Amino acid sequence: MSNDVTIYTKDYCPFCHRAKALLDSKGVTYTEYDIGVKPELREEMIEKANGSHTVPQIFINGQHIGGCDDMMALEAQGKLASLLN
Ligand SMILES: N[C@@H](CCC(=O)N[C@@H](CS)C(=O)NCC(=O)O)C(=O)O
Repeated sequence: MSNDVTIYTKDYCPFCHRAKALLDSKGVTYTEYDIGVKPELREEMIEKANGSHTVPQIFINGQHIGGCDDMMALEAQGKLASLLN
C-alpha cells in the first residue's frame, strides 16, 4: 500500500535534505512543496503544522510529524515504520 507523505522544504535547508534522505532510504515516495519557490504555500504549511514555521514540516498519512528531528526521533524509537503502510 502506498503512503501519503508530504514534506514542505526550502532548497538550502540541511534538515530538509536529511529528512528526505531518510525517506529515500526507506523507498518512501513523497510530495515535496518547496516554499522558497512557492512562498504562497507557507501559510498553508503553518496552519497545517499548528503554528510551526520552520522547514521541513512533514506529514505522513494525514498525521503531522513535525520537523526532521521529530521524524529522526520516531525512527530512533522504532515508531516510524508503524506510521508507514
Ligand atoms: N529542529 C528542526 C530545525 C529546522 C530548522 O531550523 N529549519 C530552518 C532551515 S534549515 C528554518 O526553517 N529556519 C526558519 C526559516 O527558514 O524560516 C528540524 O529538525 O526540522
